[in-house]
Amino acid sequence: QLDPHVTNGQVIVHLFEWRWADIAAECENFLGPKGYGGVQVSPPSENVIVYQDEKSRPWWERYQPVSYNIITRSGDEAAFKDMVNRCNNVGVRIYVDCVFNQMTGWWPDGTPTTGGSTFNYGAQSYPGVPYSTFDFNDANCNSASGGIETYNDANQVRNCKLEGMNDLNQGTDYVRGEIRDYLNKLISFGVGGFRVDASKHMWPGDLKAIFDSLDDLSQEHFGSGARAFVYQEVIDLGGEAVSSLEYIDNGRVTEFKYGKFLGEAFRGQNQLKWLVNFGEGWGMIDRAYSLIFIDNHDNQRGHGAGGDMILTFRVSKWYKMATAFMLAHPYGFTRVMSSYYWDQNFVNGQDLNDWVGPPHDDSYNIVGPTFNADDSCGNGWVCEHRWRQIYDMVEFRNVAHGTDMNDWWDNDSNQISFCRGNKGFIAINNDSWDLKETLQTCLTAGTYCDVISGAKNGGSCTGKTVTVNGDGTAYIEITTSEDDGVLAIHVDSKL
Ligand code: ARE
Ligand code: CA
Repeated sequence: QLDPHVTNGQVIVHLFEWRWADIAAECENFLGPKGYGGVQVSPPSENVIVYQDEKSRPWWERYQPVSYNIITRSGDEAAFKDMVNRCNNVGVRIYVDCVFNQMTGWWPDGTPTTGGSTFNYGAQSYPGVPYSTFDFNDANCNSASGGIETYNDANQVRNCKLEGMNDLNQGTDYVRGEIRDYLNKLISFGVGGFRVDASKHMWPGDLKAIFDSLDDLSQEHFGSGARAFVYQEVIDLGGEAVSSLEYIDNGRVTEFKYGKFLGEAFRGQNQLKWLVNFGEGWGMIDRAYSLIFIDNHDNQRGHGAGGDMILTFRVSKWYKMATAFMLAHPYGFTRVMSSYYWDQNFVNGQDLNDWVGPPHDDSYNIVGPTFNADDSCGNGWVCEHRWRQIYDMVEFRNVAHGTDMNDWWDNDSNQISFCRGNKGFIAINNDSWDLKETLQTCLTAGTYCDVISGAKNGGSCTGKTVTVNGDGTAYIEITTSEDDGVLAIHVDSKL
């Protein structure tokens, strides 16, 4: 359950709110060729349709399921299966964002759903599963309001309502069985594993019982005896009743400290030289269990954890630098965020547009991305995974996989460099002055193309060229006026 079963590469991408048909094409046209190992897809289960005040079809409606039928704005079951097949056929795995801590919040009777299933919040009736009032936690919740009032009480966090939503009791055989059947259905379609939404709000033992009851992954695509990759969404920045360590027996766990700490460092609240022991040395969970990312769909818009330290596509130079650090550094299993754009509207420090859903037509059908000549996206999609500085570092990570970090250098401030075995070298400059140094690259003598300012193109470099001497050293220059504060070379970028 720790093994992502990747074959094509070591990095996965969250294609947030993409349609299944667009993901299938993206696997074939881009993710496969560029060495991405997998895709995290948005929740595929039938959800409530939200039109609330000025909020029309917020992205977060997909975290309020009404059944486990595969039908959402991203597509139906046939489109989902087709995507899984086509992605597996080019070696790209599909990991499903699964929502089974809860069902919906309060909505009036007759509120429509993406597949037509009915539900009744007050009666706790979800005939599309079916769930009824016996399947929910209310009697087990010890808060006065029935909702989570404090994160300092593990019972409240697990047994009370998150944001007012009907909270399932995963302690019963019946609820476990319905969740198992949902996940097994996805496994039968060929998915590689699951992002388990709101894991913090479920008891680790209940999750273990569910995961242990799952079928092996599809033999056709994964061979025999392969177990689903599991990564549990647990936000643990410290100081609460629930710890991420309670979950590592079940699979990997999201490490939210990672993006917060890197955000603080690149924003200048901490010097990059301290990253020398980044990872476990900074109190993060063991790398064998951690799933890491710079930002996610929550904290890029002020939900979830990390606050205003989180780096996103909006601060693109820092974002590319932090992403390059993450992808060059050996700690953890990495996920790249791929976003759509929305206009922010801050009032008293709060973005009133944090709900805005993906690009859509007049009927609120999702409209997929278009692609520009330089591989970037149009139609309102940001597609960080298609930024050259990011996908070139995906290749770096694949090339360096299996090596450790060595030959760390820093200038006692915000200029750093390190090697990955004798496979790759990266330098980063976040100081307000130029980096001009002869540094140890650990690579064999020769001429290399920097994969940040450009790429190797046949017999020449489109960006900077780096000459490595016989002793492995090279003159490295990153000036403050450059678009990117990073330089990276590796064995496959040698001329
Ligand atoms: C929406 C509305 C609510 C409304 C509710 C019911 O915003 O006002 O009451 O619907 O109608 C997402 C959105 C929510 C949304 C929900 C359902 O973020 O705004 O509610 O969908 O539509 C906690 C959890 C963590 C969770 C974050 C967001 O621990 O699991 O909050 N993250 C996941 C997903 C989210 C999703 C859900 C869970 C729910 O990634 O996208 O919510 O399925 C501290 C704690 C953290 C806590 C954090 C924020 O840092 O340590 O544990 O995270 O505060 O409260
Ligand atoms: Ca719960």
